[in-house]
Amino acid sequence: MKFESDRTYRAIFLSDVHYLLDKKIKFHRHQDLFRLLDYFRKNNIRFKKVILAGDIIENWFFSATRKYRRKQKRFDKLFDRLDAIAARKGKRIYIVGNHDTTSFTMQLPDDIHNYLDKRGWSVREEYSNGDYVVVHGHQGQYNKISWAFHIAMVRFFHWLAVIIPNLFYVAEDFYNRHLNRMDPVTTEQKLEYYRRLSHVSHQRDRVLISGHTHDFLCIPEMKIINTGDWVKSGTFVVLKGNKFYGLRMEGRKKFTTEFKLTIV
Ligand SMILES: [Mn+2]
Repeated sequence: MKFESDRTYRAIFLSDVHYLLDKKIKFHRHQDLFRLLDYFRKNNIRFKKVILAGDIIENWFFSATRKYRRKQKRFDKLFDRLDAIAARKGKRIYIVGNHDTTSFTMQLPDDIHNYLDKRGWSVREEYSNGDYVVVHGHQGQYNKISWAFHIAMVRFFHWLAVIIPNLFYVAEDFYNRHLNRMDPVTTEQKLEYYRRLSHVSHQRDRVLISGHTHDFLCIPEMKIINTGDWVKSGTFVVLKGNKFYGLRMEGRKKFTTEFKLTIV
């Protein structure tokens, strides 16, 4: 798909930016994201809906609230750009992912919630209309009990990190194995995961869009789209007319279409 200047598209879906991560921990492509958003802004490419499908902010490796209080400008750098690509009177939706929160009730930290609220973002657990449903996707992996267990672990680490500030740098391996996603790997596991997600998100005959597993894919038979992630692969989804396009940013102005799905 090629973007046309001075055009407004129906929607853009983006997930798993894990913003605030620094390069000491992980490669994150955040500069590339700024380039993409600047490209849209400069060419007057706008979206009626900007939908962030979870794990936009990283809050498990460290306290995002503390980072916010120290340097709100870092948040402005991202959200000024995201605001700029929304069409006038467009909707901006922030779906809460597991890495956005360390609360037992899956709420964003108050400071960040208020920050987004003031800017006009709608913060919620899911977004749906007659054509599609968007959730982050951790709902297919966690139940209330496993969620509480993981959050207790994350909080314990945050508490330890107050004593040993570099803990999260050395503990990445542990974090990845025990606290992070336990992604479905085989085809059967993936189908099982999406069947569960479809059920808990009340997909019915609509298209289901999620992120979370960092697995960029489209399963047309189940009307399932995964936006992949930004942090590793620079992928996102655009709704143009009645077609979803799965796109990968390859270079400054180069995007490859990896899948298409029509709303029927
Ligand atoms: Mn996630």
